[in-house]
Amino acid sequence: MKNTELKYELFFDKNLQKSFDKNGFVSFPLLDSTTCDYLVRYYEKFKELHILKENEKFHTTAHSNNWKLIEEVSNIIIEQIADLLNKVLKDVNFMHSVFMAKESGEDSTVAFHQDLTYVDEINFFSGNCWIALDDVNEENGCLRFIPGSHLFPPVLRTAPDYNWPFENVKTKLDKYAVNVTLPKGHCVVFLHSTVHGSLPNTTSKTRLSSTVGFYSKKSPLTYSFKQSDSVIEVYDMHVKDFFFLENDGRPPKLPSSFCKPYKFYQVQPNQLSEIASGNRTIFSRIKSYFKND
Ligand SMILES: O=C(O)CCC(=O)C(=O)O
Repeated sequence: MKNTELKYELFFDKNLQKSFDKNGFVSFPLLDSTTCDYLVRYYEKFKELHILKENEKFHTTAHSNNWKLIEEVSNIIIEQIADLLNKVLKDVNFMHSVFMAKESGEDSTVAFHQDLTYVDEINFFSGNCWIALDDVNEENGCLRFIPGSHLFPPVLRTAPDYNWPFENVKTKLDKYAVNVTLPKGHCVVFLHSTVHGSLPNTTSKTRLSSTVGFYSKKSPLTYSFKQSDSVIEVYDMHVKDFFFLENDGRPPKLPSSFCKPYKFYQVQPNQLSEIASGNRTIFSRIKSYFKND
């Protein structure tokens, strides 16, 4: 297993690129207040269609399994954001974009995870631009990141049940997390491979964001489905195919696919120093942490 090196430039701005290379995420201002309010009003109009389960504390448009809503929301968000983001990001296509709502409650934490794999991450990239539609802080559930985790060894993240290889060492990562607070209209861009989660929303108001997915213009899109503990199905996808996925299931329109053997694994604490090669800050810090275990 080797650590990946970023082989591409995502940002026009050298300083944003430098920070992104190091951390796997970077934040900057994107939307004006009027556009944020427009998107919030749009969400409010269709809020009932988003909230399926009363007790679901974190939900996104994709959870609704309503492909008409999912497609319309994605188009509305991309329409508002594409031109602005194209001035900041180089050579990207946009993919399914959603509202992400965090209702209030101590149990609204989103645990650390990496997002599903959509591209060959050795040669291409995919990520999210997460936009705060109101001020987002430590009280209402800001995002948290593990800086440098985009350089963890590449792992395939499959649907529907996703055996996160870092599950066993998750609590060891916690102390390296950085909280990213954002004023309304600011965004944070991160790779799907960057480890992230979010704090609980302890206020009485729902925290709302718009999240735009993006991927390298030159990259094919894929979706990997875990068929069994040793076999995966890999689907060639178009952006629209993602609208029809129900509960992270198989794509109903069955784009072309093939099966291949795949060995899932779990990183054990004693393996962490082995995979932690190179001078990357996060790796050296994890390495020294585990030496003391
Ligand atoms: O919005 C949140 O609180 C979590 C977001 C997240 O996990 C994601 O964008 O993948």
